[in-house]
Amino acid sequence: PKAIYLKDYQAPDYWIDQTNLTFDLYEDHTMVTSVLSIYRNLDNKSGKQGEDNLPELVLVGDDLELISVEIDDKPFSDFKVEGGFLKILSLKESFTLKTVCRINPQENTSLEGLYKSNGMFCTQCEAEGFRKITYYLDRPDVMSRFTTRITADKTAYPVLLSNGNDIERGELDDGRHYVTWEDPFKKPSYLFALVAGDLQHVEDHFTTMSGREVTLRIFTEAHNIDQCDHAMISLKKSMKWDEEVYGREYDLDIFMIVAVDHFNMGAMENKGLNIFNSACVLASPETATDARFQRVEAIVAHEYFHNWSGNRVTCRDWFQLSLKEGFTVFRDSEFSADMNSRGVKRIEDVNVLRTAQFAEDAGPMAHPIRPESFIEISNFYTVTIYEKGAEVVRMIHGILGAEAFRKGSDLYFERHDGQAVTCEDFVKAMEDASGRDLTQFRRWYSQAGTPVLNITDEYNEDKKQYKLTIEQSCPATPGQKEKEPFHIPVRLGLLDAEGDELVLNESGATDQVLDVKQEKEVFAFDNIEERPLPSILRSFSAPVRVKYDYSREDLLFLMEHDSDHFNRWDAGQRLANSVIDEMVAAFEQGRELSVDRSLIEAFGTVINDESLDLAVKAEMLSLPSEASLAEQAVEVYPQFIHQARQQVKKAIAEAHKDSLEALWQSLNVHKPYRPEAEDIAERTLKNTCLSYLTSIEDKAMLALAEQQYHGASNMTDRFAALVSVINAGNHDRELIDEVLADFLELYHQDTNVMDQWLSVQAASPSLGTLEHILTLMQHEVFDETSPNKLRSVLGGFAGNMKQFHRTDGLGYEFLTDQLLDLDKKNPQIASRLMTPLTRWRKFEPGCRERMRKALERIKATPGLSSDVYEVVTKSL
Ligand code: BAL
Ligand code: ZN
Repeated sequence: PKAIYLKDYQAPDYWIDQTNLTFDLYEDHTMVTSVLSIYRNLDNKSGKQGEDNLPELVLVGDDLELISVEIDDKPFSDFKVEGGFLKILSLKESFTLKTVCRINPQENTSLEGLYKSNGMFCTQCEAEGFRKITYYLDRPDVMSRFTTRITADKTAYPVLLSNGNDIERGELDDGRHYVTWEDPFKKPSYLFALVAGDLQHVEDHFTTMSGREVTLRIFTEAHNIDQCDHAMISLKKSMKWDEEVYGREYDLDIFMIVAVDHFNMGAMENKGLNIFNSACVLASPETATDARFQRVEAIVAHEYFHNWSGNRVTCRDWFQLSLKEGFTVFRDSEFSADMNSRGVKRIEDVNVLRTAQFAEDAGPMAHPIRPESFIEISNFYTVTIYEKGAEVVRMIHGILGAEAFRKGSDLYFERHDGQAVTCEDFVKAMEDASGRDLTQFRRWYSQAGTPVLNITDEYNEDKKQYKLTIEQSCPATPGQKEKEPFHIPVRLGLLDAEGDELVLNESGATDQVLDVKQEKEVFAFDNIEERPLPSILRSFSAPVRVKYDYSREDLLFLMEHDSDHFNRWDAGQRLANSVIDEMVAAFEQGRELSVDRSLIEAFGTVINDESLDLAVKAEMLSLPSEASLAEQAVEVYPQFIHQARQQVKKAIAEAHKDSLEALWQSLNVHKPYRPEAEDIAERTLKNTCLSYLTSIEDKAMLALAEQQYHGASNMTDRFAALVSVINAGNHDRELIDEVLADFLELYHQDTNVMDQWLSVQAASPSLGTLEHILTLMQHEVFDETSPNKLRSVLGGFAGNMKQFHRTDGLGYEFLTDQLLDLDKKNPQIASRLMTPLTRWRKFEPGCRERMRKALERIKATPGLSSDVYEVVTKSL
């Protein structure tokens, strides 16, 4: 496999004006007839054959059986099929190309292109799946109008869907029928979709801001039809929000969502026909946790928002992926913040960024949000492109202000509607609309790595002046040794000894954004009466690491007084991190260390603070996850991290048992389930208390979990109780088995609930042993062709600090065996599940060596997919 480079981008030699497709679906094969109106790109005169002759037309196709070729309705034979390309010579400036190909969706295990899931046909074409359907110019800058005719057996596939509006339907011989769809909007092939199956739907309507009626339908298998309401409500909220906040109106007469069980991603924004992983669309109080309800709302919104940020204005090439993904994640994140708790949403987003994205930036696959090269684009659907990309858009929003940002987005959509454009076009629109100069800011698009801010301060008593010195640096990343300084917006506040906010400038503001642009900069504040305590990077105003030498007293002070909720929470995280870090260091030297009392007391203050918002309280009581502790560590000792975190949790629980229990009791009230922010906050806090309480080896506490499990009237409470019983460990194995069996009995028919049943076991330090993982993979609810099941079991296991990193290396060996097997069937998922191994350099020497060996074994295996090949070679 070879890398391709952004610098080599060239516009195509031909465009496709119209794409007419016919799919004849059969049980053992599918015939795809494609009729393309093709014309030469006259701006591109650099064709191979010199000035006079026309360039060769090179269409890409993967795993296709080519049956026939016609040009302008006549059989044509002057073509070559070579290495996945159909090359056509001797052409005219414009012509019609007809090809007929035979494909086998039934045998397509990669879940790219056209495939079958639970008896239904469906597609996934982004990024390069369309080439598994027919020969095409499968690149996002080729935008075409599509019509799609689908024929199939009427009994097995009563529902036939594609993009756009349904313009014709009718009966055929042999019990077959057909439907023709027409999409009036030009689109690239990656947005094509087809679904055929025996599906039910729920229907609703939305009146757009200009008064057009849009039909909304969500399709699913009959037994899931009662789990579509939340997605429908979320869809209508999203449509309204996009009108109000961005002025964007929906453009077709119908908007459809289809739930599919076998799906590599979360969902896909195909024009007018979004296809969803069923886990990201189905939800009912009985089967879905609060987290799932919120995820459904966010992903429905994300895919809907793509209709403008992605579909109407799309990417010129895949190097620009963050153009649509970063922007759309920013949009969905703001939507979720508006619908729920803004503070909690920010903490959740930053947690993902700090654990997964910072780790990616520090690892072998680090890349800028606009990569310079790739071997396999599927490997670049990353937290960097998505989440860091969203942070970059968020910074632009912060620098410009909401009003100018809106002018910028209006200009972007107006200027580029119907075009395939670049990240540069986005930034340019923002600049043009606001008059701001984003020249230096553009480095966020081209430089990888997480910048570090080293911050020191001094106070001059005589001058009443406070000075903050900020030095920025950015670690080297693959291919980028030296970095130029970034433009980093740092939001700052200063607290006096009483915890009150100081006035920072003449305008009387107590909160100011410092535009850090140089490698080293000094910011001075006058009329400061006493030495203040800085609250740095409020609301996480930039995706950077802050190094400032806070004492534990400082952190305790910020936890109590900072008016910025994010930093208040962050102070607690820093404190917990430093305590756990110190314990890990002690363990490593063979010493025991008891938990610092100051942390235990600080958490006690939070537990007993009745003025705190419940959502904030729940967040503040959550210890940093093992993954985030590992990310922050200089060298990762997985067993010690697990042990230290457990010890801290237990110490907090033991010290504040009565308060935690009282809080749990006060919140353990039964009321009808609503996925609203206040109710979610109550449940989260209650379940956080339960999690602490069951970390104490005390039968009475376990009894609370058992009581909650059986008494629960919704999945959130029941599942939290199950997790608490399991994580309480092996001191009551009988109870664990009993509860797991009960849960299985109750929900075995719901595949998405079973994913959770599997993952909680695989991720459990006590239960998720290698032997148990093997048992889970033999279980009847497991399905090796389902990405969700693989993610639950193998992903859950690979995130299990204690079991995956066992000292005999068998955890790594096991994952390696599974990956190599999976790579032959579904390379995208295989490559994704390899991520934990790629972080090998950060681990203590023993783990490091064993992980490296596992990677060497993968690398030495013949016939690797380009997906796995790219990740493994870059990792070693
Ligand atoms: N475009 C792939 C799925 C998503 O980001 O919406
Ligand atoms: Zn997206």
